[in-house]
Amino acid sequence: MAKSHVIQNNDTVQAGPATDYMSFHPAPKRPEFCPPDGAVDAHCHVFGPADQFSFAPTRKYTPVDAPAARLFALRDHLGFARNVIVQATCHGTDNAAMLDAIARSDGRARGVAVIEKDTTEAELLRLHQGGVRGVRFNFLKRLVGDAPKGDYIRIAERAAEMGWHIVVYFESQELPDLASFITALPGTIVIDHMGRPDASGGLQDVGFANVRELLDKDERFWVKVSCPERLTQSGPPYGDVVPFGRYLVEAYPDRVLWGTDWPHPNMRSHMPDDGALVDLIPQIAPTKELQRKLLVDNPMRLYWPEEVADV
Ligand code: 0GY
Repeated sequence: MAKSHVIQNNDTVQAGPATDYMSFHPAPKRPEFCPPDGAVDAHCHVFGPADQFSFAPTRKYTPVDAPAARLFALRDHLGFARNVIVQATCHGTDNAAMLDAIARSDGRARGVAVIEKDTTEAELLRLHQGGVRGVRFNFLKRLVGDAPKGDYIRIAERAAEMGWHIVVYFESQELPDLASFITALPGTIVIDHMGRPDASGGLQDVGFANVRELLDKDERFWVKVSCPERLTQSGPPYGDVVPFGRYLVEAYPDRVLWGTDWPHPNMRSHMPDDGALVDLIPQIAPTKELQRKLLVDNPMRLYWPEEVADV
Protein backbone atom coordinates (compact mmCIF):
# COMPACT_ATOMS: atom_id res chain seq x y z
CA MET A 1 0.00 0.00 0.00
CA ALA A 2 1.31 3.47 -0.88
CA LYS A 3 2.46 5.50 2.08
CA SER A 4 -0.26 7.97 3.04
CA HIS A 5 0.58 11.62 2.80
CA VAL A 6 -2.34 12.41 5.09
CA ILE A 7 -1.14 13.21 8.56
CA GLN A 8 -2.93 11.19 11.19
CA ASN A 9 -4.30 12.62 14.43
CA ASN A 10 -1.59 13.50 16.95
CA ASP A 11 1.16 13.47 14.35
CA THR A 12 3.11 16.60 13.65
CA VAL A 13 1.87 18.23 10.49
CA GLN A 14 4.44 18.67 7.76
CA ALA A 15 5.32 22.16 6.57
CA GLY A 16 4.93 21.56 2.84
CA PRO A 17 3.19 18.99 0.68
CA ALA A 18 4.34 15.39 1.18
CA THR A 19 6.55 14.13 -1.61
CA ASP A 20 3.75 11.86 -2.82
CA TYR A 21 1.05 14.57 -2.70
CA MET A 22 -0.60 14.65 -6.13
CA SER A 23 -0.98 18.04 -7.77
CA PHE A 24 -3.89 18.91 -10.06
CA HIS A 25 -3.81 17.90 -13.72
CA PRO A 26 -1.32 20.18 -15.49
CA ALA A 27 -3.16 20.34 -18.83
CA PRO A 28 -6.78 19.14 -18.77
CA LYS A 29 -8.36 18.45 -22.16
CA ARG A 30 -10.84 20.90 -23.60
CA PRO A 31 -14.16 19.13 -23.08
CA GLU A 32 -16.28 18.02 -26.01
CA PHE A 33 -19.39 18.76 -23.98
CA CYS A 34 -20.25 22.45 -24.13
CA PRO A 35 -21.84 23.56 -20.83
CA PRO A 36 -24.89 25.84 -21.10
CA ASP A 37 -24.38 29.60 -20.82
CA GLY A 38 -23.88 30.61 -17.22
CA ALA A 39 -22.79 27.17 -16.01
CA VAL A 40 -21.55 26.99 -12.41
CA ASP A 41 -18.78 24.74 -11.05
CA ALA A 42 -20.40 24.42 -7.63
CA HIS A 43 -17.62 22.61 -5.78
CA CYS A 44 -13.99 23.64 -6.05
CA HIS A 45 -11.30 24.97 -3.74
CA VAL A 46 -8.41 27.39 -3.65
CA PHE A 47 -5.25 26.55 -1.69
CA GLY A 48 -2.81 29.24 -0.70
CA PRO A 49 -0.55 30.41 -2.15
CA ALA A 50 1.01 29.38 1.14
CA ASP A 51 3.30 32.40 1.30
CA GLN A 52 0.21 34.64 1.35
CA PHE A 53 -2.44 32.44 2.97
CA SER A 54 -0.93 30.02 5.44
CA PHE A 55 -2.43 26.62 6.09
CA ALA A 56 -4.07 25.81 9.43
CA PRO A 57 -1.85 24.36 12.17
CA THR A 58 -4.64 21.81 12.77
CA ARG A 59 -4.66 20.56 9.17
CA LYS A 60 -4.39 16.88 8.35
CA TYR A 61 -2.68 17.43 4.99
CA THR A 62 -0.69 20.12 3.25
CA PRO A 63 -1.74 20.64 -0.35
CA VAL A 64 0.13 22.01 -3.32
CA ASP A 65 -0.77 25.67 -3.93
CA ALA A 66 -3.87 26.01 -6.10
CA PRO A 67 -4.44 29.76 -6.39
CA ALA A 68 -7.43 31.70 -7.69
CA ALA A 69 -5.82 32.57 -11.03
CA ARG A 70 -5.42 28.86 -11.85
CA LEU A 71 -9.02 28.17 -10.84
CA PHE A 72 -10.37 30.95 -13.04
CA ALA A 73 -8.21 29.84 -15.99
CA LEU A 74 -9.64 26.34 -15.59
CA ARG A 75 -13.19 27.75 -15.38
CA ASP A 76 -12.72 29.48 -18.73
CA HIS A 77 -10.98 26.50 -20.32
CA LEU A 78 -13.84 24.18 -19.33
CA GLY A 79 -16.51 26.59 -20.60
CA PHE A 80 -17.94 27.50 -17.21
CA ALA A 81 -19.02 30.95 -16.07
CA ARG A 82 -18.94 30.80 -12.28
CA ASN A 83 -17.47 28.98 -9.30
CA VAL A 84 -18.58 28.11 -5.81
CA ILE A 85 -15.43 27.92 -3.72
CA VAL A 86 -15.70 25.59 -0.75
CA GLN A 87 -13.44 26.12 2.24
CA ALA A 88 -11.32 23.01 2.73
CA THR A 89 -10.02 21.69 6.03
CA CYS A 90 -6.39 22.55 5.29
CA HIS A 91 -7.27 26.25 5.69
CA GLY A 92 -9.25 25.58 8.89
CA THR A 93 -11.57 28.42 9.82
CA ASP A 94 -9.41 31.08 8.16
CA ASN A 95 -11.44 31.84 5.04
CA ALA A 96 -9.01 34.48 3.74
CA ALA A 97 -7.80 32.63 0.62
CA MET A 98 -11.37 31.89 -0.42
CA LEU A 99 -12.52 35.47 0.22
CA ASP A 100 -9.56 36.83 -1.72
CA ALA A 101 -10.43 34.56 -4.66
CA ILE A 102 -14.07 35.65 -4.61
CA ALA A 103 -12.97 39.30 -4.51
CA ARG A 104 -10.90 38.69 -7.67
CA SER A 105 -13.74 36.97 -9.53
CA ASP A 106 -15.73 39.99 -10.79
CA GLY A 107 -18.82 38.63 -9.05
CA ARG A 108 -18.40 35.22 -10.65
CA ALA A 109 -17.62 33.30 -7.49
CA ARG A 110 -19.42 32.66 -4.22
CA GLY A 111 -18.24 30.73 -1.20
CA VAL A 112 -18.99 28.15 1.44
CA ALA A 113 -17.10 28.95 4.65
CA VAL A 114 -16.00 27.06 7.73
CA ILE A 115 -16.59 29.14 10.85
CA GLU A 116 -16.31 28.90 14.63
CA LYS A 117 -19.34 28.78 16.87
CA ASP A 118 -18.39 32.14 18.36
CA THR A 119 -17.53 33.92 15.10
CA THR A 120 -18.62 37.51 15.68
CA GLU A 121 -21.65 39.14 14.05
CA ALA A 122 -19.30 41.56 12.31
CA GLU A 123 -17.30 38.68 10.85
CA LEU A 124 -20.46 36.91 9.64
CA LEU A 125 -21.49 40.11 7.91
CA ARG A 126 -18.03 40.48 6.39
CA LEU A 127 -18.22 36.90 5.08
CA HIS A 128 -21.66 37.54 3.60
CA GLN A 129 -20.49 40.72 1.93
CA GLY A 130 -17.49 38.77 0.68
CA GLY A 131 -19.78 36.29 -1.09
CA VAL A 132 -20.29 33.50 1.45
CA ARG A 133 -23.69 31.81 1.23
CA GLY A 134 -23.15 28.60 3.19
CA VAL A 135 -21.15 26.83 5.89
CA ARG A 136 -19.61 23.39 5.64
CA PHE A 137 -19.66 20.63 8.23
CA ASN A 138 -17.11 17.93 7.66
CA PHE A 139 -17.65 14.56 9.32
CA LEU A 140 -14.68 12.71 7.81
CA LYS A 141 -12.40 11.55 10.61
CA ARG A 142 -9.37 11.52 8.35
CA LEU A 143 -9.96 15.26 7.73
CA VAL A 144 -11.21 16.62 11.05
CA GLY A 145 -10.85 13.99 13.76
CA ASP A 146 -14.07 14.04 15.77
CA ALA A 147 -16.60 16.48 14.33
CA PRO A 148 -17.56 19.05 16.99
CA LYS A 149 -21.32 18.41 16.81
CA GLY A 150 -22.18 20.78 19.66
CA ASP A 151 -20.41 23.57 17.82
CA TYR A 152 -22.12 22.61 14.57
CA ILE A 153 -25.57 23.13 16.14
CA ARG A 154 -24.65 26.65 17.21
CA ILE A 155 -23.04 27.38 13.84
CA ALA A 156 -26.14 26.09 12.03
CA GLU A 157 -28.35 28.47 14.01
CA ARG A 158 -26.09 31.35 13.08
CA ALA A 159 -25.99 30.31 9.42
CA ALA A 160 -29.78 30.20 9.40
CA GLU A 161 -29.86 33.76 10.73
CA MET A 162 -27.68 34.79 7.76
CA GLY A 163 -29.96 32.98 5.28
CA TRP A 164 -27.11 30.58 4.45
CA HIS A 165 -27.37 26.87 3.77
CA ILE A 166 -25.32 24.01 5.23
CA VAL A 167 -23.04 21.70 3.26
CA VAL A 168 -22.37 18.31 4.85
CA TYR A 169 -19.53 15.98 3.94
CA PHE A 170 -19.76 12.42 5.22
CA GLU A 171 -19.22 8.87 4.02
CA SER A 172 -22.45 6.97 3.52
CA GLN A 173 -21.57 4.24 6.01
CA GLU A 174 -21.60 6.95 8.70
CA LEU A 175 -25.09 8.11 7.76
CA PRO A 176 -27.12 5.86 10.09
CA ASP A 177 -25.27 7.48 13.02
CA LEU A 178 -25.54 10.98 11.59
CA ALA A 179 -29.01 11.08 10.07
CA SER A 180 -30.94 12.28 13.09
CA PHE A 181 -28.31 14.97 13.73
CA ILE A 182 -28.27 16.37 10.23
CA THR A 183 -32.03 16.18 9.69
CA ALA A 184 -32.43 18.34 12.81
CA LEU A 185 -30.29 21.11 11.28
CA PRO A 186 -32.22 24.15 10.02
CA GLY A 187 -32.66 25.20 6.40
CA THR A 188 -31.30 23.78 3.16
CA ILE A 189 -28.70 21.02 3.53
CA VAL A 190 -26.42 20.08 0.63
CA ILE A 191 -24.77 16.65 0.65
CA ASP A 192 -21.26 16.57 -0.81
CA HIS A 193 -20.14 13.99 -3.37
CA MET A 194 -23.37 11.96 -3.47
CA GLY A 195 -22.87 11.06 0.19
CA ARG A 196 -19.89 8.93 -0.87
CA PRO A 197 -21.65 5.63 -1.62
CA ASP A 198 -19.70 2.41 -2.12
CA ALA A 199 -19.69 2.22 -5.91
CA SER A 200 -18.75 -1.45 -5.91
CA GLY A 201 -22.28 -2.23 -4.66
CA GLY A 202 -23.95 -0.59 -7.65
CA LEU A 203 -27.18 1.34 -7.16
CA GLN A 204 -28.30 -1.25 -4.60
CA ASP A 205 -25.56 -0.07 -2.21
CA VAL A 206 -27.12 0.34 1.21
CA GLY A 207 -25.31 3.64 1.82
CA PHE A 208 -26.75 5.05 -1.38
CA ALA A 209 -30.22 3.87 -0.30
CA ASN A 210 -29.75 5.81 2.95
CA VAL A 211 -28.81 8.95 1.04
CA ARG A 212 -31.85 8.55 -1.20
CA GLU A 213 -34.05 8.10 1.84
CA LEU A 214 -32.93 11.49 3.16
CA LEU A 215 -33.67 13.11 -0.19
CA ASP A 216 -37.05 11.37 -0.45
CA LYS A 217 -38.19 12.24 3.05
CA ASP A 218 -37.05 15.82 3.27
CA GLU A 219 -37.06 18.32 0.41
CA ARG A 220 -34.56 20.51 2.24
CA PHE A 221 -31.82 18.09 1.16
CA TRP A 222 -29.82 18.71 -2.02
CA VAL A 223 -26.94 16.64 -3.35
CA LYS A 224 -23.77 17.23 -5.36
CA VAL A 225 -23.27 14.71 -8.15
CA SER A 226 -19.52 15.15 -7.96
CA CYS A 227 -16.31 13.23 -7.42
CA PRO A 228 -16.55 10.09 -9.56
CA GLU A 229 -12.76 10.01 -9.27
CA ARG A 230 -13.00 9.47 -5.49
CA LEU A 231 -15.79 6.90 -5.68
CA THR A 232 -14.70 4.79 -8.62
CA GLN A 233 -13.48 1.24 -8.26
CA SER A 234 -12.84 0.81 -11.98
CA GLY A 235 -10.96 4.08 -12.59
CA PRO A 236 -11.35 6.51 -15.49
CA PRO A 237 -13.70 6.97 -17.32
CA TYR A 238 -15.73 6.20 -14.18
CA GLY A 239 -18.43 4.09 -15.80
CA ASP A 240 -19.16 2.49 -12.43
CA VAL A 241 -20.05 5.85 -10.84
CA VAL A 242 -22.05 7.41 -13.68
CA PRO A 243 -25.28 5.52 -12.78
CA PHE A 244 -25.25 7.07 -9.29
CA GLY A 245 -25.09 10.59 -10.66
CA ARG A 246 -27.67 9.87 -13.30
CA TYR A 247 -30.07 8.36 -10.78
CA LEU A 248 -29.85 11.45 -8.57
CA VAL A 249 -30.17 13.94 -11.44
CA GLU A 250 -33.27 12.19 -12.79
CA ALA A 251 -34.90 11.64 -9.40
CA TYR A 252 -34.18 15.06 -7.88
CA PRO A 253 -33.62 17.39 -10.87
CA ASP A 254 -34.23 20.58 -8.88
CA ARG A 255 -31.91 19.67 -5.98
CA VAL A 256 -28.69 18.61 -7.66
CA LEU A 257 -25.41 20.51 -8.13
CA TRP A 258 -22.26 19.61 -10.05
CA GLY A 259 -18.63 20.49 -9.35
CA THR A 260 -15.13 19.60 -10.46
CA ASP A 261 -13.68 19.38 -6.93
CA TRP A 262 -10.56 20.99 -8.41
CA PRO A 263 -7.73 20.79 -7.29
CA HIS A 264 -8.82 17.36 -6.02
CA PRO A 265 -7.20 17.31 -2.57
CA ASN A 266 -5.90 14.03 -1.23
CA MET A 267 -6.29 12.02 -4.42
CA ARG A 268 -3.99 9.03 -4.23
CA SER A 269 -4.93 6.61 -6.99
CA HIS A 270 -4.74 9.07 -9.89
CA MET A 271 -5.41 12.70 -10.78
CA PRO A 272 -8.51 13.24 -12.92
CA ASP A 273 -8.50 15.25 -16.13
CA ASP A 274 -11.03 18.00 -15.41
CA GLY A 275 -12.05 18.13 -19.07
CA ALA A 276 -12.90 14.43 -18.95
CA LEU A 277 -15.01 15.06 -15.83
CA VAL A 278 -16.98 17.69 -17.75
CA ASP A 279 -17.48 15.18 -20.57
CA LEU A 280 -19.35 12.91 -18.15
CA ILE A 281 -22.08 15.52 -17.64
CA PRO A 282 -24.25 14.45 -20.62
CA GLN A 283 -24.14 10.90 -19.28
CA ILE A 284 -25.45 11.90 -15.87
CA ALA A 285 -27.78 14.65 -17.16
CA PRO A 286 -28.89 13.36 -20.58
CA THR A 287 -31.25 16.16 -21.65
CA LYS A 288 -30.68 19.87 -22.19
CA GLU A 289 -33.28 20.61 -19.54
CA LEU A 290 -31.56 18.44 -16.92
CA GLN A 291 -28.20 19.98 -17.83
CA ARG A 292 -29.58 23.48 -17.43
CA LYS A 293 -31.08 22.68 -14.03
CA LEU A 294 -27.89 20.96 -12.82
CA LEU A 295 -25.41 23.55 -14.04
CA VAL A 296 -27.34 26.83 -14.06
CA ASP A 297 -30.79 27.00 -12.47
CA ASN A 298 -30.06 25.10 -9.26
CA PRO A 299 -26.72 26.71 -8.35
CA MET A 300 -28.04 30.14 -9.29
CA ARG A 301 -31.04 29.66 -6.96
CA LEU A 302 -28.73 28.73 -4.09
CA TYR A 303 -25.80 31.09 -4.62
CA TRP A 304 -27.03 34.01 -6.72
CA PRO A 305 -30.77 34.14 -5.87
CA GLU A 306 -30.87 37.88 -6.48
CA GLU A 307 -30.04 37.23 -10.14
CA VAL A 308 -32.78 34.67 -10.66
CA ALA A 309 -35.66 36.41 -12.34
CA ASP A 310 -39.10 36.08 -10.73
CA VAL A 311 -41.37 34.30 -13.18
C1 0GY B 1 -13.16 17.59 -1.12
C2 0GY B 1 -12.72 16.33 -0.53
C3 0GY B 1 -11.72 16.16 0.37
C4 0GY B 1 -11.11 17.18 1.16
C5 0GY B 1 -11.79 18.16 1.78
O1 0GY B 1 -12.03 19.94 3.21
C6 0GY B 1 -11.25 19.11 2.76
O2 0GY B 1 -10.07 19.05 3.09
O3 0GY B 1 -13.07 18.30 1.56
C7 0GY B 1 -11.27 14.77 0.64
O4 0GY B 1 -10.14 14.59 1.08
O5 0GY B 1 -12.08 13.83 0.40
O6 0GY B 1 -14.36 17.84 -1.21
O7 0GY B 1 -12.33 18.37 -1.53
